[in-house]
Amino acid sequence: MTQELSASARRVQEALQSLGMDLQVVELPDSTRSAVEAAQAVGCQVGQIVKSLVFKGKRSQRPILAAVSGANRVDERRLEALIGEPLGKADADFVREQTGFAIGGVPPVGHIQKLETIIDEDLFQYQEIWAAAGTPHAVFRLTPDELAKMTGGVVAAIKQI
Ligand code: 5CA
Repeated sequence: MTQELSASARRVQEALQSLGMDLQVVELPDSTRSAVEAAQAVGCQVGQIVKSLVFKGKRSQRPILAAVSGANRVDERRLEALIGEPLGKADADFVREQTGFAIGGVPPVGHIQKLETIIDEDLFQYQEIWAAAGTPHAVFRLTPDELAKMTGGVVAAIKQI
């Protein structure tokens, strides 16, 4: 039985379909707004949650997406070295303008433009991971390889140690 998805979650489901990925967005009664909440809601480890964090190139003003294990914090210096310019924090308005989604539900794909993406290598220690799907109640399950394929992202060591 298919429950009807909210508009933002449906956009993510459609993006997955158009990328040729056979993955199912689910909307849960419990909040998935943070990585900890999402892990509780789906019953997995926090590290298996993909945080989709938006940064802003200080020179180019372009958005950069970091897909990070929920257990980790990003080392911005490492990210800057990979991107090749200094990065600033994206505020909530910038995130919405550049991705089409509000913080708490930003997915790794389905944005209003293609975002250059860096993927935390630590996600590859898991067979399956979960990412946000447009709202603070929507997620989808995928593999790290699927994440790499759908984003075209570079896999790198980007966590703070
Ligand atoms: N749905 C969950 C799990 S998939 C989720 O979206 N988690 S998240 O970590 O990817 O998104 C929350 C992140 O948004 C926080 O880690 C933080 O980096 C960022 N954030 C939260 N509030 C703000 C804010 N006011 N301005 C900019 N970034 C923010």
